[in-house]
Amino acid sequence: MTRAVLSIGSNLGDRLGHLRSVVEALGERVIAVSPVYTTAPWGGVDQDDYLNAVVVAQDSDFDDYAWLRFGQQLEQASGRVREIRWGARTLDVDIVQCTDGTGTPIARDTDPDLILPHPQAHNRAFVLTPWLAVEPSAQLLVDGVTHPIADLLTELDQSEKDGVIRTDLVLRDESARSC
Ligand code: PH2
Ligand code: MG
Ligand code: MG
Repeated sequence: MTRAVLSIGSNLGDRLGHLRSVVEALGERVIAVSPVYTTAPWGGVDQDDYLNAVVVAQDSDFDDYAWLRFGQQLEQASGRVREIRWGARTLDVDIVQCTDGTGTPIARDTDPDLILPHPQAHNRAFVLTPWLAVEPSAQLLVDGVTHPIADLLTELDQSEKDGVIRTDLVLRDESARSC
C-alpha cells in the first residue's frame, strides 16, 4: 500500500484534456485533486505556459514503481514524444513523494528513472502551490530533512510564485462521483 503525490503538467495540445486523463485513469484511487493553475515555464527553456495540478492518490497494490509505470503509460497515451530536458510536453506525470503503508516517505537515489522524493519539487512553485492547496500541512523530505511545504514555498522567489496563477478549470466532474 502506497500513497503518491503526483504533479501533473501539460503545455502542448489539449492541456486540460491531458490533465483530466490522469484523474480519470486514477479513478477510485484519487484522494484529492488540486485546482488547476496556469504556470510560467520553469527551467530556462523558452516554451508556452503550462497547466499544472497535483493529485494525491492511494492504491493498496501499488509500490513506487507501479506509480512510475502508471504515469509513463498515461504520458505515452497523450502522444508524448522524446523531448529536451525541461522542454514542452503533452503530459508529464511526476511522483513528488510516495509514502509507504506506515506513512513514511520512500527515499531512492540510485535509479535515475525514479528518484524519490522528486529532487526538484522543493524548488518548484508549480508543485508546491497546488499541493499546499489540497494538503496544507504536508511535509516534504529534502536531502533527508523533513520540511513543511508551506515553509518551502515561502522560501521561493516571489517571481516564481507570481508565475503560478489559479484558474477556475476543474479536473474532476463532481457530479459523476458516487459519494
Ligand atoms: N515541467 C517541466 C519543465 N518546466 N514548468 C512548468 N511551469 N510546469 C511544468 O510542469 C514543467 C515546467 C518538465 O518536467
Ligand atoms: Mg517533470
Ligand atoms: Mg517527468
